[in-house]
Amino acid sequence: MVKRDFLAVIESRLTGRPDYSARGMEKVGRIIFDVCDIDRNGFMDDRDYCRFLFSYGVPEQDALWAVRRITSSANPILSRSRFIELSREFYCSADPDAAGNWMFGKF
Ligand SMILES: [Ca+2]
Repeated sequence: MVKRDFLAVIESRLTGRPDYSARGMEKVGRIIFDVCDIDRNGFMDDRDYCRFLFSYGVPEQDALWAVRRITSSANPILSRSRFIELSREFYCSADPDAAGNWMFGKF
């Protein structure tokens, strides 16, 4: 399944309304971020991010690759708002160059 097919399934399951999908993804992104931000400092560091992707079955090495791809390698942390923005890009953007396309690694 390629991303286009994945997005079509997600879209059809979320009533087929793009605005609903974006809002739904934002809610999901907030929940996931809050679960993974164990120390509640408002940021997801590389350990938090590995924990997030581990829940999707992504190996640590691939998760570290992903977090460095979507952040500055010198500062591999994500704010809550940036995480939500990346989630929105991954699930809802048609831009093939959007950084969010890499949030799950080489998926
Ligand atoms: Ca944290």
